[in-house]
Amino acid sequence: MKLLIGNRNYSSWSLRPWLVLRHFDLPFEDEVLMLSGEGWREALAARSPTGKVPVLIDDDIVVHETLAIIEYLADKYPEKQIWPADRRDRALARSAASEMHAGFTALRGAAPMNLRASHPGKVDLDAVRADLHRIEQLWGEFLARSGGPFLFGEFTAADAMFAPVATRIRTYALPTSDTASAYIEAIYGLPAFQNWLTQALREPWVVDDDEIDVIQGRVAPGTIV
Ligand SMILES: N[C@@H](CCC(=O)N[C@@H](CS)C(=O)NCC(=O)O)C(=O)O
Repeated sequence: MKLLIGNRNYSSWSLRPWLVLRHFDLPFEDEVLMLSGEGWREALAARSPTGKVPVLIDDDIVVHETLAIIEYLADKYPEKQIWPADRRDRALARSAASEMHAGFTALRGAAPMNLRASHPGKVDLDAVRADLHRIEQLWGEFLARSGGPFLFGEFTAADAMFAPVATRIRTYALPTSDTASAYIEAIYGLPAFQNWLTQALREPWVVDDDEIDVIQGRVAPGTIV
């Protein structure tokens, strides 16, 4: 299998299925497609049905959309328990993953994933308050039920879906409860996440569209190195 991904530092959607593939030790390789630079949209469109990443290629099967990729992997490798084993937990995990996929647009817009950066105080908290409240509620409920360290005890696809949120909270120093902070620590402590992070930190590319200083007009596009 091959997973087409975007720049690791910025591509939050790519991180999610990649974590599943890596954590569950599935056989795969990856290929980074640029999310910036001359002709990047055309290059992406030539490889992806939607012009977006991630895309999973398994022989002649091409799967796009993050949740569909995760479901494909869960279907192909049922023994790996990519979703929780218990049916009730599985339903809750899928609900949370779907909510993540469809929602939290304020947080995603105001606080782009940027693993190498540290931007405390730059996100307007009023804009993201409702999303942060819902995240606290959701994580708090599942962590209390399971006892942690992950939402359903062991790491599952639900955690992969929320991993980029954990990084956003850290990058922008967003306010969190102790429970949420411990969960973020657990995500950062996951060997698969550390592997992604290490590779992300080696990347030289800057994507202006995801740089908060560019978005908020503090610096001109093309000036971050
Ligand atoms: N709904 C898609 C979203 C994928 C997505 O937006 N990926 C970004 C990178 S993180 C992308 O490819 N952006 C390129 C573009 O929007 O042109 C999914 O679930 O996979």
